[in-house]
Amino acid sequence: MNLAKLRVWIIVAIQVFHFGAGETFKWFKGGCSNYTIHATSRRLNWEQSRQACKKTGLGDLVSIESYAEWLFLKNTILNLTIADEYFIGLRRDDWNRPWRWLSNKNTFQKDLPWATGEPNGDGNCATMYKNYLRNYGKYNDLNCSRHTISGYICEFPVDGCNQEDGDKRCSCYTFENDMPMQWPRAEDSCKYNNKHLVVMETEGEWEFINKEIQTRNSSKGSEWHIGLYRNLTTRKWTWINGKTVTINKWQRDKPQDSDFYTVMAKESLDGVKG
Ligand SMILES: [Ca+2]
Ligand SMILES: [Ca+2]
Repeated sequence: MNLAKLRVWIIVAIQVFHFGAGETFKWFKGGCSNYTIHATSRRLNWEQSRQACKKTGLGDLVSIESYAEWLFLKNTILNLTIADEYFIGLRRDDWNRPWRWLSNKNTFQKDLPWATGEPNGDGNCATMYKNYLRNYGKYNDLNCSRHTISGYICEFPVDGCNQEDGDKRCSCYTFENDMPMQWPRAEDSCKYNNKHLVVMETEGEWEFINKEIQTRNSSKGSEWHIGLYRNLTTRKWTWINGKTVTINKWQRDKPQDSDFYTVMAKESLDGVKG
C-alpha cells in the first residue's frame, strides 16, 4: 500500500465531447482543478456562460489565480480550434470597482494580463483571447449582457486535492492500495510516477489526508505508507523531502527504537483516527 503526492502542474487527459445543440467541449486536468473548454453554435452573454458551467455540479467560470494556471490555460486554448475568445470568471461590480475573480482569491490581481489597449472600458465582464492580434491568452473587457461570445471556460475542483495553500502550492494526492508492499517498494512506485510518498508539513494537510483515508474502503486498522523515515546517520525522523518533522502524530508508545519507516493508520488500536 502506498500514498503518493504530486506537486506540479500537468495535463493528465484530453478528451473531446460533442453534445447536443451544437456545443463542443474539451476536458483537461491541471494542478488542483479540472477544466472544460466550451464552444457553442449560438452566442452567449457572460451570465449564460456562467450558468452553463454551474449546471454541472461544483463548476463555475474559471478563476485564474496564479501565473501557472494562466500559462496552462493560455497554452491549452492556443492548441484548440473551437473558439477565438472565451468568457472567464473575471468581472467587476461597476466601472469604478476593482476586477474580481468569482473565487474571490486575488493572488494574481495586481498585474492582470490585459490585451494591448484593454481594458478599454466597454464593460464589466472579461474574456480571454486565444491569439487575437498576437494577444496570446490576454484579457478583454466587454459588455456583460450582450450575446457576443461563443466560448467559455469552466473550472471544477478535483477529488483528492488539498487547496489550502492556494493554487501555487496545491498538491494532488493518489491513494494506492492494489497490493501490500514494503515501504521502499512503495516509494519506488511513487517515484516511477514522478511523485513521492506524502509529506505532511501542516496540521491542515494531516487533517486532509486523515479525512481521505477514513473514506477509503479497507479494513478498520488499515495502514498507509507515508514519506517519513529514520535517517540512518542521524537516527532522526525525517520527511522524504529533507524537511524536519513539525507535527507530532505518533501513536502511543511509538516510535520504537527498532523502527525505520512509518505508516499512517486509518484507526489505531486505541481507536485514534489517523
Ligand atoms: Ca483557479
Ligand atoms: Ca474591451
